[in-house]
Amino acid sequence: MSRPAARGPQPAELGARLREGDPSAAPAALNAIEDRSPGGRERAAELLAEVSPAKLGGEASAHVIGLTGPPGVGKSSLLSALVKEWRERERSVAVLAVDPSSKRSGGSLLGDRARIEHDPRDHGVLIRSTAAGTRLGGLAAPTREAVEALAPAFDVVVVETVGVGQSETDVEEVADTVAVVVQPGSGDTLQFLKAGIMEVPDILVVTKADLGDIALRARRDLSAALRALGSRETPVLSVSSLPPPSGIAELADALEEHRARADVGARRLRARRLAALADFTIEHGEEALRRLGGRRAAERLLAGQDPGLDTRTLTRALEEAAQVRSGA
Ligand SMILES: Nc1nc2c(ncn2[C@@H]2O[C@H](COP(=O)(O)OP(=O)(O)O)[C@@H](O)[C@H]2O)c(=O)[nH]1
Ligand SMILES: [Mg+2]
Repeated sequence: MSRPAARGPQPAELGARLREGDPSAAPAALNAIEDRSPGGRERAAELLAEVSPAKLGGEASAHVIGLTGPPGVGKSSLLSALVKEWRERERSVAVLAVDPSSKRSGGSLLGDRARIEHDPRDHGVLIRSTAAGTRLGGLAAPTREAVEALAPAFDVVVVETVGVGQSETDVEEVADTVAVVVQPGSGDTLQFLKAGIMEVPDILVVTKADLGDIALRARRDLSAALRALGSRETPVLSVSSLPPPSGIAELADALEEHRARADVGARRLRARRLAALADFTIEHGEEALRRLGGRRAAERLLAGQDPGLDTRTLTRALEEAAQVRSGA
């Protein structure tokens, strides 16, 4: 069969390069995932199956970090400093910044936005924006799939999302470690935690430590609230991203310590099953779920699948059982 040359490397080749840990395969892999044409979707599915845990012989080695917080809190500035720190530690890094302007119109909402600084010639760093998409109560599939593709090839994969309150939990779908970034002087996160609206994240980061007292107070208040909630273990760190940066190495250490303690295999397996069920329900509706015998039956069906399967293959298993076809 002849194939169009303009398509770039084929899924099997790209998958093999990603499995070998070659970050230079990443841009083509992301292009393949974002290709929404019918043939493109097929190639993306093939590519994702190539980097499934079954093919990798285990979970992808990257530390997948979710970094989330309201606009203007300093996430991008912090990531510039963290990327530098990770490169000094000889870690390769991919950052997927979920762009909320694709959901809400215009970028003005974000005020003055810093970009994530990095050396464009350094192939050990990849920074990409991905569309927020339309999926309610979850990360859009393209972001999740980008993480699945990049996790074998980079040491650290960060998903930067904008959110306050409940939307923070979206990144839990992909992240081994969730860090919530807090603006000094804003009581939002504190109130959400106290009210139980927001789940306690793995790590809390108060930015703009250079502002002094207000940042100190934010950190103290959060620590007190966590103690009251019985979450003594949750680290609360204070950082400044402006030169001279402070607290960055400590944050990198805290992230690593969490990863070392987390049951990554269980967390990712659960996430893949939840995502497959959500994708299936959104694409085919509640009626299709009823054809499987309801949510519990669908969950049992997923639990009976090979734990090494990727999310798309799991979704396909549900589709086959319900005898519905995946759309365009
Ligand atoms: N004083 C101070 N300002 C900061 C710090 N980090 C970020 N900012 C400023 O806060 C604003 C928003 O930062 P940005 O990184 O774009 O936030 P994001 O929207 O969360 O990604 C910019 O004007 C930054 O210069 C910091 O550590 N100290
Ligand atoms: Mg930003």
